[in-house]
Amino acid sequence: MTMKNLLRFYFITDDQAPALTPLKQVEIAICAGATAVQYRNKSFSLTDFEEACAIRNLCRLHGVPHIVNDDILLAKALAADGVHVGQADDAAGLARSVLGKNAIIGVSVADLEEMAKTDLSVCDYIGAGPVFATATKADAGAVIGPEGLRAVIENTSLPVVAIGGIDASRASTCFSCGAAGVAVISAISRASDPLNQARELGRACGCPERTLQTGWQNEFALIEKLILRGAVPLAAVSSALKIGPGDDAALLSSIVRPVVTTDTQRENVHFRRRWQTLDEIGEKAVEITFSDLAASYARPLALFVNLSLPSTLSDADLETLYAGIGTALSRHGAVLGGGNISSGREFSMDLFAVGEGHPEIFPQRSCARPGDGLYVTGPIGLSRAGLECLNTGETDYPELIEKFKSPRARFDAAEILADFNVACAMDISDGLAGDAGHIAAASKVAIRFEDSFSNVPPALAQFCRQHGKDPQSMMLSGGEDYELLFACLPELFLQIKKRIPEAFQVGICLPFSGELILNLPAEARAFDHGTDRQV
Ligand code: TZP
Ligand code: MG
Repeated sequence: MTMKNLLRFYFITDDQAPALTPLKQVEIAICAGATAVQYRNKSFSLTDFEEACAIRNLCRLHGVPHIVNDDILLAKALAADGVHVGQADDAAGLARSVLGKNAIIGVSVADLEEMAKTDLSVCDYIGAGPVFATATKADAGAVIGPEGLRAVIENTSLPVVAIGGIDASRASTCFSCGAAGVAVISAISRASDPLNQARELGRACGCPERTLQTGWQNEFALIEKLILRGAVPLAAVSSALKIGPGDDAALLSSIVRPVVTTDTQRENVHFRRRWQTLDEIGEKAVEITFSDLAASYARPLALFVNLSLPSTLSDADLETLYAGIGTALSRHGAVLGGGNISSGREFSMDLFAVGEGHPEIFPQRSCARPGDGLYVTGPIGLSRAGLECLNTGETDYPELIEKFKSPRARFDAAEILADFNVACAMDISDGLAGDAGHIAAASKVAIRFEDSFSNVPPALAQFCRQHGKDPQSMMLSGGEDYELLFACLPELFLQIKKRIPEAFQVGICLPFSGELILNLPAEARAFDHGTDRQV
């Protein structure tokens, strides 16, 4: 949301309202379509902290920015989205340095004189008022009227939210002065019919109403709902499980060569909700976990998912997450075997996958031999470039972003490698350079990378040209490709290439002579998810 849109319907809590608690006020404002909420409590004490947290959680649950009035440290303690300071409060610059570059910093300005005194370079928006007489703020300055509001707006490039004595009938006056939005307290907190008057205000601001969500609460009800709605394929549709979710444990059908793998996905380490929707996150988590089965030439059968969830995720969010999990399970003919949901401070997923191994071969990292070539089953480096696009907000390379968002476990390629009895394979999750190092170490061979890779995808080549990057380094260091890396004799690769045309050579295996990788460029380091490493 742009800053201008965020200010459109800006609700401020009232700590002196006779009938409504601040939490109830925020519920009403959010239902009515508020685009931002400011927590304003002039007599804040620690006994209010719990309610302040509940207000913050409610805002997060609905994706509504949550801003704290005056108190920079309270904003920090609540991990609020920002702070609003007045002329008499701590300087906006201090707020910026304490809360960081992504925080929303607003400042009150009544007229041009105050504007001249204020360091607006660190601010995201201005609150200007009181535009009309207000009974809510005892020490409010003189009414500035629509003309005063217009004067502030005309003398700044920052978006301005109008405040003071505004209700649904006065909102349009503020918008016609050029205000980005209107900020209100008593029009909701002390209204005779708060919900309906808030809705009227929402309509005056052109903001759609919302249905109030509650954070997920009941694990069993949620699981039942997911099962009833058929969001995830279950035992009933698979021969792999005799008894699936709903009991203390799952009963699996007999598996001749059980293959088990596990993976962890943690918010802000492996995924970010601002990069991807929850169904994309669920789908990708399954593909990544299944990629280890593909790399073992196993067929996926069942998935078990343990979720740790903050209360800011709603039932609806979890249904979306599970819809993505279900999509990936269906794609690969696997089912949900069970799992667990617990509340936690962080959103994280532990996934366990059970598969059936190939009847003849279980590939290992230790099976590369001197004389083997080193190959990958498809393009690499795209995902890393896609991640950089998401980080910088660049939208010119949808193909790269798609690769990062939607990797696919390469069961198709694995089947072909198994047909050719390729004994050494793994999936590339940490980046080619790092993963090739795992093969070299396990097989006790040295690897020399090709001087230049033959298969630089056009989108990656263009991205690298535009950003002055070396495609070879991106391909070596880029993580999360989830292609398969394999070693075999060059004659065999010629046969494999006929069935996996996008496969290409990245190196050769040589006798070990003290170094695992003989020619790794300094800049091509393996992609590292913080402290997470695949072992
Ligand atoms: N700052 C200027 S006027 C005002 C503040 C906090 C009070 C706005 O409250 P109301 O009830 O919307 O007039
Ligand atoms: Mg203040």
